[in-house]
Amino acid sequence: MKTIIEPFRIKMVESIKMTTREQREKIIKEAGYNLFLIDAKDIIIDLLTDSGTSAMSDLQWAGIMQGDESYAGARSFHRFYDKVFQLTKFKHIIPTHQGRAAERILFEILANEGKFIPSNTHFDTTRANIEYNKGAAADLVIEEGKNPEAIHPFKGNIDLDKLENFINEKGVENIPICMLTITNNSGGGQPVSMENIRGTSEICKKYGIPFFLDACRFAENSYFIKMREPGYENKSCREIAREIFSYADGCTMSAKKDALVNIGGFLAMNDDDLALQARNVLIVTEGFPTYGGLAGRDLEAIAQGLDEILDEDYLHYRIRTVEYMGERLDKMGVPYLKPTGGHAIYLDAKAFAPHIPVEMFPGQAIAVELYRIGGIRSCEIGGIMFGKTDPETGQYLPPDLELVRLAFPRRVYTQSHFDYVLEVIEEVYQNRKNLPGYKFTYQAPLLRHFTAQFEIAL
Ligand code: P70
Repeated sequence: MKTIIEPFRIKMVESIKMTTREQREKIIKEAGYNLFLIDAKDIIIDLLTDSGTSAMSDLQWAGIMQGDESYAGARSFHRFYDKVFQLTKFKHIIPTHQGRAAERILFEILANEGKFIPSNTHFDTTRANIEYNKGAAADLVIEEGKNPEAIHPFKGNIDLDKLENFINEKGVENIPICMLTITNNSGGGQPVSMENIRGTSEICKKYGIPFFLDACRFAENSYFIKMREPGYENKSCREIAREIFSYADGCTMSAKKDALVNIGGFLAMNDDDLALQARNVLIVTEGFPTYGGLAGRDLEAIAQGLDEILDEDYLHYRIRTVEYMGERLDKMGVPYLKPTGGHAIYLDAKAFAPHIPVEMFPGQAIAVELYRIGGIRSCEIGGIMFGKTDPETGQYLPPDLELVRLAFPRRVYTQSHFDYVLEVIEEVYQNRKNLPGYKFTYQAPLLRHFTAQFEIAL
């Protein structure tokens, strides 16, 4: 087998400024050891997120020039609508400025006190929007999904028995919606099988509960179904994606992932009444329903991106990149969440730095060191993002997994960039026994990871 090459050529470049280790020591300290607070110019390889960081294609940039910026009924809206409709067949398609705006609108309508919203695993913005509206978010991922070492082809699946029990326990009248995140980002970018999507849909239909997808990474999920699920090997990813959407009543979408754009999203659904309410909220907070907080040119770029993302040469290269990183980490003995998922490598921080107790955030320790040694920006997805304090006992409640996510922007870095990242991880791993723990000096009440400040704890 020959090397699987990037299926694109580079037409425009953006230079990377190199920094020294001494400079980075100073920068990270001044940022309160929070990588979100470092200027992008001081980062060598930015793997903070795959969201909004993709390189757009020549055809997307051409679309940008053709954006129709009319306030109402713009040509670009129709192009966007048609593309999303061809893919999802949802009747109502409401553009929003990004994924969480779609979530905010949906949960402002559906999630209030006494309501429970199950999912495989809610992403942090989804959970925050539910909780902000006083609803309760429940994660019902299969047991394998919580074990970083467990091998399962669809570790993002929801546990269908748990889902049905949950509905019976909480009462169907208290469950306004059920969701599935594809791929399951907080659980390691792990895919959900078609069988599981169909099963969730059947349970929801049986109880009359609307079933929505958080569809940010639908194309990567479709590729995994093609590779791993019997009966799908000869279907195209486009056909698979269409089948996925056919089981749902609606979706939230951050177009910043699998629509290959730097900003944008949408909320889509079949229900007329819900759509009416959503558009009313949209008009107050985002904009008129044919642009929803975006420019006409953004809608053009999304329409084009949704075509490009389903190119199978692209998806093959994309998933292979993550797999390649996993194979190299295996050779070094570095613990990471297995099998590799769709958009990132997730280092298993508890196994990587077992000497750091979870209340001192081993994931943060690794993330800080990757920056110090190599100027790499990653993201802790563990106690800082999802840890809670018991309101009664004041006791710290850690999440199941302590991960450090190295997320891969789409079409941005080449294989030698990835080889450099591997060299840095190897150096950090060799010196892991010297990593210190961290403690908060500041934390905000919601989504604290974005603005927190830390100091070294041991
Ligand atoms: C990420 C970003 C966003 C996201 C998601 C899922 C499954 C909804 C959204 C919200 C967020 C992030 C995290 C850490 C660092 C930077 C950014 N995920 N559902 O990287 O969409 O951002 O458009 O409001 O993954 O995973 P939006």
